[in-house]
Amino acid sequence: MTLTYIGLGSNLGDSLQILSEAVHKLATLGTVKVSQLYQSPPMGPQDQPNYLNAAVALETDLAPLALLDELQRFEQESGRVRLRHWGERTLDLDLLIYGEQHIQNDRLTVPHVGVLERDFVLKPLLDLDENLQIKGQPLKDLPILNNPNLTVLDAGNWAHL
Ligand code: PH2
Ligand code: MG
Ligand code: MG
Repeated sequence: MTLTYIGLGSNLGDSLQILSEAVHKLATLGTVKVSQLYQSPPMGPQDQPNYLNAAVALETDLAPLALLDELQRFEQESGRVRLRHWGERTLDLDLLIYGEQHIQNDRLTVPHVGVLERDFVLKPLLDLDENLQIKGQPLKDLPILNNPNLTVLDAGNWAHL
């Protein structure tokens, strides 16, 4: 069993419904714990809707690339549309952390690039484990968290697990 963390994002379609369905699909891969649900302004092109963001802690037996295959399958099943780089999308599932492993190959970089710079990734991760570290860096100490640019939309059981 490996403890992994998945980042979820959506800003096209019925994002709440899409993220909730994604959590249910992730729950078929192992035991899940779900962060609060956030709304955040877009990083990248500004002429796109705000995002809904969340994170899931998933304990799974799947190897990293097998897990990535499942995440990409779930993205496709949600009717994934990705119009441009850093642009709007129906569902984005990012493998952020896979145990203690550092993975670098043509399909996967783990820990995920940019985690440390994105409040919409860090805040949900800290909901799941306030002492989480990446490469020895306690996430809760990162200065970007002093002025977070996102709001909690739902602190409760938004995914209805
Ligand atoms: N994802 C992107 C591009 N920009 N902005 C926010 N706020 N949240 C995201 O998840 C996001 C983004 C492409 O993956
Ligand atoms: Mg992605
Ligand atoms: Mg992403």
